Amino acid sequence: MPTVANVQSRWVRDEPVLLSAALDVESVRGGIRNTLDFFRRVRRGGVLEPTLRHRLGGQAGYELVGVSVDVGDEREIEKVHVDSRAAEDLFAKLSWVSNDETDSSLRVRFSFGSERLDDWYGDDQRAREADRLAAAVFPECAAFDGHRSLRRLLTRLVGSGMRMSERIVYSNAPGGGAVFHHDAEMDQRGVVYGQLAGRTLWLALPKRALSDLVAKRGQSAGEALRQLDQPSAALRRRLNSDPRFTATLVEAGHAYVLTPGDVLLLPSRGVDDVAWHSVFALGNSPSLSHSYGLFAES
Ligand SMILES: O=C(O)CCC(=O)C(=O)O
Ligand SMILES: [Fe+2]
Repeated sequence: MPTVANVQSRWVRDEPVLLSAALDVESVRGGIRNTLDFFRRVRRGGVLEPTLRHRLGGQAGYELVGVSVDVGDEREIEKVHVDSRAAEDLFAKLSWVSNDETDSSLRVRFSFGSERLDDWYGDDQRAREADRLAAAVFPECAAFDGHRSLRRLLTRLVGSGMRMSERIVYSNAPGGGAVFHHDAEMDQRGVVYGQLAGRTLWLALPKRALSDLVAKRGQSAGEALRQLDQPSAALRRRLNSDPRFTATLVEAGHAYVLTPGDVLLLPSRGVDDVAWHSVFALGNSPSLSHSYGLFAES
């Protein structure tokens, strides 16, 4: 683990922080294998509920209360609603990562309440229950939850009562991934992403650095930042499918290859002070990674 001072100097500038070989992947090998199997079944037409029922079956205190599908969300496959002893209507939601039919990248996100009403915001107790549910369903969460020095570092960065919430389990298909985006949300101080299987390539940099690169001649810094908020079709093409622009980012040192055990921290202090990133899965088989939002107790 690098020193807090080293990490902090990048963190306060919204630069991504790579922690190489930070996770003990070996200690959660069984969980990783089972979760890759689960995603394989989903790619063959499976859903989430049977796996959730099976995995929670042996654990007291959880009750599956229903399954729903949001017909307004093309990517959603299934949402399973769960009550725990301490909180109602937690959920695990299985979705495709991309609208692109040729990309079979998948994810499961844990949260609670109504997404449309933004229930997730500002309820520490229910959020912690959703985090616990994620760890009950995907035991490889222990690579993060049981990692004392990582937790200590993250607590130093985001503040006391640090929690890793809004958990997402990703399985990116080869060649799949995510287009350029940021994860600035109310109260979310950043993201901790950990590679558990396979490899991903990231382009990640502070929004202000990215906006300098795409600024047009004569455009002010503020205008260049706003342009990223509502990118035109031409700007989206440049960011996501222009080999020359990608090469520029790589040459400027903004590319990272993550292999199992590597962690990437993505700082997020606000809509202009946040690490923007895009993700490509490398290799020939689907990857597995976990990504959690970082919060401090409100
Ligand atoms: O792996 C992906 O597809 C996206 C990951 C990501 O954007 C994140 O963890 O914030
Ligand atoms: Fe992201």
